[in-house]
Amino acid sequence: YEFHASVCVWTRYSDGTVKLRNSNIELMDQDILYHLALGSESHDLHEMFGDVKFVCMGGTPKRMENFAHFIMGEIGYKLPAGTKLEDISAYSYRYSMYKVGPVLCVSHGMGTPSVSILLHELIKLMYHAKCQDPIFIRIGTCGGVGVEGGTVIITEEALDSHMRNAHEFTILGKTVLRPAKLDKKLARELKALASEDDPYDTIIGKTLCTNDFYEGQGRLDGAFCEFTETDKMEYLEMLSSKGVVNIEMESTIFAALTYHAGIKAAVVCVALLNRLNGDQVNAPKEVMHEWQNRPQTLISRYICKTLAQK
Ligand code: R2B
Ligand code: URA
Repeated sequence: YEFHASVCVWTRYSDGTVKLRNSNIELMDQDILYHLALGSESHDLHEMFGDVKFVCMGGTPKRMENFAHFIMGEIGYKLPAGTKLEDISAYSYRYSMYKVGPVLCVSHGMGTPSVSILLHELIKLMYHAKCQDPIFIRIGTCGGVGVEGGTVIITEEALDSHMRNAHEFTILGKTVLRPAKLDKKLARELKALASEDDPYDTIIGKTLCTNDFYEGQGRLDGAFCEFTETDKMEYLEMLSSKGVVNIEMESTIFAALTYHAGIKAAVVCVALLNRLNGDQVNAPKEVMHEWQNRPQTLISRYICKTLAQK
């Protein structure tokens, strides 16, 4: 499979606003962002979201609410008097969304279909709101491959289950492959923000994105398993020999859709376990909770640094 190298160039206007690659949208009276409980006529999206610079996503509503509170303290943002942090998409009953000044914090659920729906609507939201040069970041969890629990992993390349640096779409019954490219420079910038004083490692490597947590990730402990432990270990060793350091379930769609939209993106996950040692996620809750703050800390350093430069 081959990709054209230049897709990114014309997907943004010279002022950095997101150009929509779908002319149908301009012709509609109103665009309803159904799963966000927002609409282009029912809401003044430019007024509400025009200042957004960072769109941070993670699996669960609670983690993203926590991140919103955390980043508020870190960037010293004060909510308008008399208001409190509220879930903007509460009435979608699908995703949660919190806005802290230039930072949007959104839950994306599990797996590529959930992220796909959200990204279509968030990319359109960036367009309607006329956001300039927004950056999309996934803050997630993953299984490490030869990497201990608690390690922070920045994705340099997202691979699908066939080891392609692409995401496979089915559109009108046809298979379409789109490149799953992340911003390499952004990944290096994030790596540089890891501190020697951090009591854990922050590494860069390839990420395998699967459509399942159990059989799809070579686990022996699902409801079904029709391969042996030897098969599993051979598979994980093969992944490791190709530079794969972690496995999760969203990176290819995240990379493919942001790249298609000309939006810079990064994926930063914390490993919950080392898959070479087992399959069950069994670290104590408090430990796991602390681990999940680690990618947030890195992204907070990036956001603070970027805002200070403006
Ligand atoms: C990491 O954690 C979830 C599965 O437990 C999935 O969303 C992912 O990518
Ligand atoms: N998320 C995954 O997708 N896999 C793991 O092993 C842990 C978290």
